[in-house]
Amino acid sequence: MSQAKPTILKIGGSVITDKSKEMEVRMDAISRLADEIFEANPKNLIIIHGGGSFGHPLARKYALKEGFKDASQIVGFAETHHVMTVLNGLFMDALIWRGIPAVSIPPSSCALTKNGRIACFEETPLKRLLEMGFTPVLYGDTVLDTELGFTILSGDQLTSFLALRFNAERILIGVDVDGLYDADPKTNVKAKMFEHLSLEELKKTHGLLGGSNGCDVTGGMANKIAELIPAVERGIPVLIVNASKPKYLYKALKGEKVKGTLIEKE
Ligand code: IP8
Repeated sequence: MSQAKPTILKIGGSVITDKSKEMEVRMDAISRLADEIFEANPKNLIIIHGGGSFGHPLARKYALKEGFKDASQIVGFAETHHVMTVLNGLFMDALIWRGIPAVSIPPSSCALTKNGRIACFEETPLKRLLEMGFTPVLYGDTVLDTELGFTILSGDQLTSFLALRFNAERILIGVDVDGLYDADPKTNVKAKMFEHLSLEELKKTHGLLGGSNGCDVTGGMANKIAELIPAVERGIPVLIVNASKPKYLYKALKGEKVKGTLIEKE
């Protein structure tokens, strides 16, 4: 049974859904990504995906991130969790039909937060699944919170948490832009992409970061980066690539040269 260090792959919600419309899945992107994962055939892979136009609009409508305020949010919590399972199911279908041994792990059932930060995570099933050669798949989700009642746990927080907990080999982040920029490349033509960043450079850059934000209740690129800092500090390299472009994710998974932003401790 495998004991090797895992690769943590986070696929952004903007890659697998269309954020300009509510509950709009990009089935073509999901199918292509599943093809690329199947062809690259990585060992010890944990996949995490974001909420995109499924989780975020509902999380915003019911103000779930801020925690329990009134009873009307209870059904909103259930609805938001449900649409995330729907999006996850579409992704799972695509993975499993290609023969990838993907097993879904709903964070709402194994994680508990305290003021929005993971305080308790039941890791044994995930660990055993990995050891037996399965590909665990998690996602940004609604979770119970010891102080707030409930909140939203982002896929980005989960990514860094699992990378540290499982001592990951590397983190791959698939987004809908070519990497990390000094401004939002979707609105600023002068935005400059970083090809390589050390931890110190990353910390300095943090304040001016651009990138996808859209309808997210969990923040945009700057928040992603803040979440990644502890993993980079531990020495886990992070590669941010454009998963909306064919073959970029495939190359990243294979360790081949690909356009993107590599973040390393030194
Ligand atoms: O897209 C948020 O996950 P993220 C999930 O990874 C929900 O920030 C339910 C909004």
